[in-house]
Amino acid sequence: MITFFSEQHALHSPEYEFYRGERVPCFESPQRASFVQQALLQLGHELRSPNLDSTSTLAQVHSPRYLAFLQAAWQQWLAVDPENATRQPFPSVWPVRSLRSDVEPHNFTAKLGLYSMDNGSPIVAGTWAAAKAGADAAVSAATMLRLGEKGVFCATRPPGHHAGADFMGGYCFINNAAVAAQALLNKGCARVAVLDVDYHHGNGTQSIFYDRADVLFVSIHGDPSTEYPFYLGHVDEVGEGSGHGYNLNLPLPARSSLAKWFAALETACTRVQRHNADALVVSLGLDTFAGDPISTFALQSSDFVTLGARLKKLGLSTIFVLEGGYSAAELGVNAANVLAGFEAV
Ligand code: OKP
Ligand code: ZN
Repeated sequence: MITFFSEQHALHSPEYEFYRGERVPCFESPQRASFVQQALLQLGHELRSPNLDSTSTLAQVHSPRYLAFLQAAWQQWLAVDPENATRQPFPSVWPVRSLRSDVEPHNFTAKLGLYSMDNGSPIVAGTWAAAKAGADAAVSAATMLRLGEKGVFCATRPPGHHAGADFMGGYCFINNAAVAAQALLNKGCARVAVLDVDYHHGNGTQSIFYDRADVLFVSIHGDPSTEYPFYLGHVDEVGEGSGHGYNLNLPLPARSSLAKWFAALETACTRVQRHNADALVVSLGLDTFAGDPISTFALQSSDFVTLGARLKKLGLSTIFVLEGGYSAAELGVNAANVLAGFEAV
């Protein structure tokens, strides 16, 4: 399968994040993409560099002021204090209910909080370049699909599905799946379906398309009552305005069985089929793997073959966009297994 992969991903390599009150090495590491790269090359997949510029599509998915901030964030951080070059910025204050988010503050910390949903997306000098390469991969994939490819994989990081129109969060900066979906619409698709199978609910993608009927969003994820991102992903979120009925959340309790997960996948596929989409975007989180260090579902490596085969049965041209998956050593095999299942039938 044609896979878009950019070495630029490695420019995003923060040293640490906060986990249970402690500074720990980032779960979302460059190693992840290296393992995927190695596994795909070994199996003879074709790795290509993204060849299109996503700038105009990005502006359809994210707000101008958020994109401007993201692009300039590292320079602004250095402007606060040159010694910040060896430090990671983390937000510490947020405009929650009753506070204003319409006025853009001048203070860097204030901006950082305004454009973040949590403290889980550390920025480094190369963050914008890495994230932008992911978006370039998404539009490149959309073009290949419209040229007749049945499946294209974006082996990109950092992930994207928690990033909303104007905020970062959960390791995500640019919503690559949303960029892929929007690029498909731009290229003539009338309807697109986004299926998010990451362990964590794709709050960013849901919110970007919540009031639209052209993009169906379906997600299988850990119940937000107990699992990140907590504040979105419940069953009663069905879309609004013309998007009413075009959002389907299938939350499962933490530690749900394999049978429960595949039953949810059937429900998801049934809804996707009914959308009569011209193309499918899969937010391919592989943190449903039993060995994932921060998630609790039970998929084994071989189950990812089954997933790929089931998605192929939908009969839709499909862009797979890598999201989570933190058992880095197994990430390559698990990703390759999805592609193998998709290409086998
Ligand atoms: C991203 B993806 C915050 C730690 C919280 C959130 C998990 C993000 C998962 N300091 N971690 O959906 O795989
Ligand atoms: Zn995840």
